[in-house]
Amino acid sequence: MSSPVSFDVVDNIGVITIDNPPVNALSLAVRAGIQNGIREAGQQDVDAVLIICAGRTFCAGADITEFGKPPKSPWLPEVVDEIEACDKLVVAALHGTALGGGFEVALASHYRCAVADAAVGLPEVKLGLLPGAGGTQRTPRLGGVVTAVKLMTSGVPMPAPQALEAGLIDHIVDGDLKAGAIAYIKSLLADNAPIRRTSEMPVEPGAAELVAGLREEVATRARGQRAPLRILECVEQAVTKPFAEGSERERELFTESMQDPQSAALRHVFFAERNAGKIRGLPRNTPQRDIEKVAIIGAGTMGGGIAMSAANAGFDVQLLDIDEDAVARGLSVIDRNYGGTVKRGKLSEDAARACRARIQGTTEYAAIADADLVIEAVFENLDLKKKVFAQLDATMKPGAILATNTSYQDVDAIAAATGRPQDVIGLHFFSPAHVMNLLEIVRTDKTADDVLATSMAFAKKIKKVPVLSRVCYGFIGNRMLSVYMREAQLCLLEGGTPASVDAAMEEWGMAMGPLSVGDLAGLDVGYKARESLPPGERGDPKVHRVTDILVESGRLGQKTGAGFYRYDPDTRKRIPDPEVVEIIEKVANEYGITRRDIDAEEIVERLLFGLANEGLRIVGEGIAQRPGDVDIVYIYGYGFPPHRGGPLHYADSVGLDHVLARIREFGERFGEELWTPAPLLEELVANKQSLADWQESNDGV
Ligand code: T1G
Ligand code: NAD
Repeated sequence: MSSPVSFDVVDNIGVITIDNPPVNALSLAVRAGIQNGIREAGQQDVDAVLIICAGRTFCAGADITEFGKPPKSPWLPEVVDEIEACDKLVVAALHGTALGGGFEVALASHYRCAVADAAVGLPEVKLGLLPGAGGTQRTPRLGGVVTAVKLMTSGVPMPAPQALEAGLIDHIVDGDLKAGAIAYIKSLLADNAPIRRTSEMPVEPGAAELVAGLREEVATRARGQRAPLRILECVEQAVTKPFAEGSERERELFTESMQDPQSAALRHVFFAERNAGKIRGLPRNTPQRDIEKVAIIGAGTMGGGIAMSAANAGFDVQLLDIDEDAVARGLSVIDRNYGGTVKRGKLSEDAARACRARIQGTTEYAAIADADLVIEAVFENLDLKKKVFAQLDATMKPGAILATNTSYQDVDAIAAATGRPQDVIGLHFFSPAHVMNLLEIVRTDKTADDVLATSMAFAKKIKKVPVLSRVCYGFIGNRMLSVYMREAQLCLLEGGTPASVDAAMEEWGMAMGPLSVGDLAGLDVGYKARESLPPGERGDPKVHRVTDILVESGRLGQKTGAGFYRYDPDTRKRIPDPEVVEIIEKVANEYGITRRDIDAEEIVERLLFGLANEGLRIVGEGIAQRPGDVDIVYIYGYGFPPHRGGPLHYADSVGLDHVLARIREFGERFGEELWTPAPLLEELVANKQSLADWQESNDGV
């Protein structure tokens, strides 16, 4: 098998070219190839060495698929040290995204040049890791402590012009990278530029104090993740110890992070997110329909956010509502949201103005008839949605995709209200729609393949993470949520308070506790959804009794200033409200429930194992394609902490046998109608199989 790395001589410069699609990951063969290239250059009579990549990007890091397997030599730290030790000038030429180990190869080179639209970064922290090939020691020496810590603890790449300013690269190449890099090398040689070994560079004065000053901020932003603090310790070493000693500590902490369950979880998420975009049985080259114009029906909480997401991605958008007032109300919320986005520096004034200009309001269906995609976001009522789809069927041009943003309703039934069910699909956004990254794509029995492929591509264009779901009540996310919220409500009745239940989940790592999430989304959304169900399908009334009392008393959540909490009108900070605790105690009494001390561990296990059990039921039924999809839904749609890997990865990590045992216990205590183990859970435990093994054996993707 030929090496993915070639060596040739151009104008007496040794050129090491890496060609390992899709992202030139530093696999074993690539590492060996670079090492051979450096040694070859050492033996040949060349003036300098150029390291460059073919394809769409410079090396995007170590090969993540090799993680967890026995590491093979040459290891990356060895290779980068050999690059730096080379007695010929070594220049790295960067394009695309030079990330992780890829950027460490560049940092060990004596000079770095890049095309202007390249970016450099050390995103290892997003995998629960740290730069393990000298990055934590060389970056502070080259770019200073503050830049280095920010780059490594945020994991956010830095555009080349900014990297030039920060001293992380030395030259921007115009035009063809290879030609420009060779010209740059020749100018360095002509100027007798010295071999600059980053490891020998001093750190800036007062570096240790700078690191100490960053500790609190890094610890706060870490939100329970351990990798950022390990990175900080490495930088501390870099600014207080000799390079060799600091590198030694870097390797120890790298090994520690590699064995950390948080990294296993984040690596799972990395691949699960990429796999979620793949639809089994749908070839990657399935034809797609053209989408240029998008129309939204309903200019409320969701309609407005969806319109912004589409406009931000360059689509022309028409926003339709029942009357001018409703349209004006919707557009004014959009204006306010753009104002906030600009204030937070997420968009420039000009960019926000350009996006806003792409959104037009209307009350006329005729005005939207030539749209390529229409997304309905009217009240959560099946009959109303059927009426709207019948009107869309009568209005929209042939070939237009008709989508619904319903949270719970039967998309098959909505499709059946049209004469073109093959063009109907569920596009379920999450609130606030211009912020949340998840998009549940709900295929009906009749959804055409090109509608599916087009919707997946549309999701990526508007920078959403798409996850496919079949039709069931609440799809993947909200169906599981109803179990999670059920247990939250029952824990309230049995002795908890909104503050204690939310605290238990937030200390465990959830971005926001269940009751606060209810207040954010609006308690009326779930209430209306329940109301639209036939009485026999609403479940045990005691479960939602407290919420129903709050909604019926006008406490809809943040949007009315009160729900399970009161909200400070200025800061929007949540304030525990004794009135709500009184309502809880009254309802508990009404149902003859004796309240007791309920500890955080029980709350966490009931909510998370309930979630996982329903998730396994959903995978077992084929509603979700794979367990990883369920994890991505919760991480991108419900604030599940990525360093816990998602509800199913978490269940796998604590042991499915333990989860099953607890569920059976809960069944005995609280009733099997609430706690029946998912068949897939029982099957896996009986077969002593983990979910990861089952996934691997089922199709691996
Ligand atoms: N290793 C292996 N496969 C990778 C990979 C990697 N580093 N990066 C991407 N892929 C695969 C990915 O799974 C997908 O495969 C395909 O490439 C396209 O990716 C010692 C230890 C580079 C910005 O964290 O951020 O270096 O699904 O769909 O949207 O210090 O991929 O097609 O089969 O994401 O254009 C540090 C990870 C590693 C960067 C491109 N590096 N990659 O995004 O395409 S740790 C990273 C990315 C490290 C050292 C340490 C992105 C990208 P498939 P994609 P994209
Ligand atoms: P909302 O009450 O904020 O907005 C609904 C809008 O639809 C209102 O502006 C109303 O005037 C308009 N409308 C009603 N009937 C109409 C008709 N016949 N034609 C045109 N416009 C009409 O509601 P929302 O929270 O934006 O929810 C909308 C949909 O999105 C619901 O199906 C809901 O379940 C779903 N959803 C909501 C959330 C959430 O968190 N709020 C999240 C995901 C999905």
